[in-house]
Amino acid sequence: MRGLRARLSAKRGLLNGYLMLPSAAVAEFYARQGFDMVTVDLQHGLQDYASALSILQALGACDVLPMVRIPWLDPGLIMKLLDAGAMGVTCPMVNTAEDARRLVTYAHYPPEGERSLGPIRASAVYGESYAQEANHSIATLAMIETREGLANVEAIAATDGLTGLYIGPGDLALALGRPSYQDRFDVQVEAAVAEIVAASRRHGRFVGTFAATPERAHVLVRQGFDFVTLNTDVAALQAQAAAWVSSFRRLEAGAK
Ligand code: 3PY
Ligand code: MG
Repeated sequence: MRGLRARLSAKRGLLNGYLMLPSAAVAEFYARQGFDMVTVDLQHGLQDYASALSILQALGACDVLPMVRIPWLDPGLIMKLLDAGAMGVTCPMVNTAEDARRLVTYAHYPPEGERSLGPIRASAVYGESYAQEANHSIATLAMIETREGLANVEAIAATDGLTGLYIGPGDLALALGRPSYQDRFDVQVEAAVAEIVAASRRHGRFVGTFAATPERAHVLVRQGFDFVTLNTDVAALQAQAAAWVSSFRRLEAGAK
């Protein structure tokens, strides 16, 4: 069972993809394109538990680390998704050290946490020793994307057992009253991002964020981000379809 920590110790600059579409078939095509990790997005994606389960099954056939993003800090959902085989949980809008502590607690078995025992699919997939190994392998990523989360970032990063911080640049820009750009951070968002990265480094946490384009993902990895999300299945589909349609229209216009 190779979790995020083990993968990041072998290779930095992991590439993550987000799955918004509730389809195991889409997930399989997407996850076969070379991503290191893929996250089923139950926050903004069109996903529910049933679609997440079938996607986790599809991802099992691909060489990616299967992760989930939950809609809010919900212990029941965290436990069900881990039991279904997710190897890590990204939690949006982590505002306080207490939020981060709860995230870690719900994702870990006692004595480190309060996760209930019953890894029904996870032990079938990862083996009978799953429950003994899970606390070392399951990743918890706390999203810093609010003013409150930013103000408390030091205490959040200090949370025992937390794997990493994940910066939501869209929400963070919104919270700071600043514009979002695809190819860079706004200057004030940049300062906030630097604070979050520094806090994660001081406490030995991994740090990741979102990039809309491969060029932006490349810049962020060169800057030292441990992992970067290169947009979503929906964005990939829209971008390629739009590029093909407009190329065709240009060729047609030129032929007239
Ligand atoms: C944000 O930019 O707010 C995100 O949550 C990215 O995933
Ligand atoms: Mg967000």
